[in-house]
Amino acid sequence: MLAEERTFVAVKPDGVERGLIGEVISRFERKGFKILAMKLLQVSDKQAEAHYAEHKGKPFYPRLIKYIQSGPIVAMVIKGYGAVESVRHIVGATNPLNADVGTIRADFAQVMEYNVIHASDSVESAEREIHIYFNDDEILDTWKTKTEELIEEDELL
Ligand code: FUP
Repeated sequence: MLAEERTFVAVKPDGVERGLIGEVISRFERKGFKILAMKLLQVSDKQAEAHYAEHKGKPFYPRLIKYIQSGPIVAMVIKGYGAVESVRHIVGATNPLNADVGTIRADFAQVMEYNVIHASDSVESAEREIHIYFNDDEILDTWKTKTEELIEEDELL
């Protein structure tokens, strides 16, 4: 059964610097996903460490922390049917060399270390990551689109 999910997406500093915020957002909007929260912010030491806790100790960890704090990011919460997997398809493989044509990373990135965007890889990590960057009162998860109402009315799920 296809469920509505929330996922966490961030345009990383290279994406912001290169003027790709609108390009990234428009891909998720056109897909029909709802944006429940969004903000531009400078990642703190605490947020960077929490975000990349699973990579702590790996050779590339210091570079990862430096990169995510190298300029502002745009953090957002996105909601939609199967959103975690679906967003990861739109984002593409971690290494842009392996990313499918038409994905964000294939279209806008060259190397894994600077790959423009982050997206959660599971519902559990999405909820964890969302709460690194947002308080619950910043997330507007109370509205439904007409399409969502129709999908639920039809019991398509
Ligand atoms: P992804 O979920 O696709 O963002 O990828 P990971 O969580 O595995 O990795 C997080 C970030 O670490 C990637 F965006 C790029 C970076 N990374 C490296 O620089 N080297 C590696 O070997 C693996 C990941």
